[in-house]
Amino acid sequence: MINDKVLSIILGGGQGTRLYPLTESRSKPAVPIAGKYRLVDIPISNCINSDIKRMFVLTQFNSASLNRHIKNTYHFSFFSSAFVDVLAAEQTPGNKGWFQGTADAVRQSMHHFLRHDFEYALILSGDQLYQMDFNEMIQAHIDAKAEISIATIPVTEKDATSFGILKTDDHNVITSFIEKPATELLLDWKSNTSKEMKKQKKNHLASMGIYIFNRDLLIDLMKDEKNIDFGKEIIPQAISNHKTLSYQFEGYWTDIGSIDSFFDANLGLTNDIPEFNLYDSKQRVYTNARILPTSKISGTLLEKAVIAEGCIISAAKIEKSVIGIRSRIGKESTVINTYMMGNDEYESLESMEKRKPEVLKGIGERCFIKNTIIDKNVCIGDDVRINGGAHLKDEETENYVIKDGVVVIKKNAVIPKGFSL
Ligand code: ADQ
Ligand code: ADP
Repeated sequence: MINDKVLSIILGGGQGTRLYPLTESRSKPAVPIAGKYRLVDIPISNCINSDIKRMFVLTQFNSASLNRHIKNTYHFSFFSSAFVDVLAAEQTPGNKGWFQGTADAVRQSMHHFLRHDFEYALILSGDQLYQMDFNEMIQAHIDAKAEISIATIPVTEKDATSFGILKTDDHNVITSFIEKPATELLLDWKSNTSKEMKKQKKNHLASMGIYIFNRDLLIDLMKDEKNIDFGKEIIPQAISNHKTLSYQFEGYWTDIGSIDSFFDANLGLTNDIPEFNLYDSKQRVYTNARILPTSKISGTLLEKAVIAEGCIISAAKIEKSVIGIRSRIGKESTVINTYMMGNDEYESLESMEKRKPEVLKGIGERCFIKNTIIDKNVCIGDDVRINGGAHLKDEETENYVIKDGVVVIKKNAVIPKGFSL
């Protein structure tokens, strides 16, 4: 089986500034998405569905929630060689202790990988939403006798400046590569994409940041410590000396590394036919099986709402929103264009009786919440109005951050009764 020869390395994130404040107290792979999953579940599920069962997750810092999630979710048989291991940047006498970039992260962790028997390293990004069968890509890599393969996707001119852009010959071998080209250069970097892609004005071929490297070549390329990034140094230098194949993908794929794209990708799940299909039994997305009770909803008008398990909802209306596990929303409240992550635990009636909290977990009564991301364990008092949108300037306070018009309420924040934004 070819998948037995593959070791998967998931790049879990640098300093996580683009997703701040969601990454304030957790590492990027642990950021909750789609009401019940974590970012890292996407690449891990793609690997499991492709029968690749040896995975490392490289992360800049070790967060309790990431370790708890991996430990609680990915149990493999005692007799299987499968594992998901988290490797956080560590200080040793030989290195500085912080991953300087994607290639440096792989270099610093190389001694862990080399303990395993593998022929191909499959390197994946940790902040993308897509479903892909890696077997086809690995088979294409082997058939073409390639040394490196890069998954690629046609993109528009507007998007092309955010990606590595490449050109190929007639055999899909990459002949040139430029990381995030300036707009003025784009004319020279057009590719002959398919008719359908041309119709969508997708004339540039972008790297998806998904790579296959032959083991010995990877070891070799990691020797020069000056090469700290795959996109900036390793790939542009390697293509002239090593056969690098472009494996073209035309399915749904999106980068969710910024607040804006993260918000859009989550709300996109509320569409009638979402581009990312969570309901495909052949390409399941795995996560922690929490054994929660069903959701209880009373008197609520639901319009394009995605609601996870264990919620208690009495809102007046929920529209185009994703409501995460164990969420509570009080009477007469309206929630529009919002991603609410939910709660880590319920508060018992006895505890509430004893504590008499001013504001309960979840959203109180008569609230209006729009264009907002609500992180976990947030308490929003009664009569709160949060109206996110382009009219708001970027701002950070103790309880929330505004980025590109999206209001992000920080984890564990308490928003007092009557607050208005
Ligand atoms: P970017 O996504 O901009 O471009 P980068 O910031 O290097 O590249 O991130 C790639 C992945 O590695 C992300 O999942 C990120 O979180 C993770 N990562 C970044 N720094 C890390 C570190 N120090 N330790 C661990 N993980 C880290 C790349 C390519 C482009 C390509 C796009 C596709 O360079 O050529 O087009 O991906 O999204
Ligand atoms: P989930 O995805 O189910 O919310 P978490 O890893 O956040 O998973 O939490 C799992 C369980 O661990 C929660 O139900 C809660 O009981 C407990 N828990 C959450 N946060 C903490 C914490 N900081 N310390 C100890 N236990 C926690």
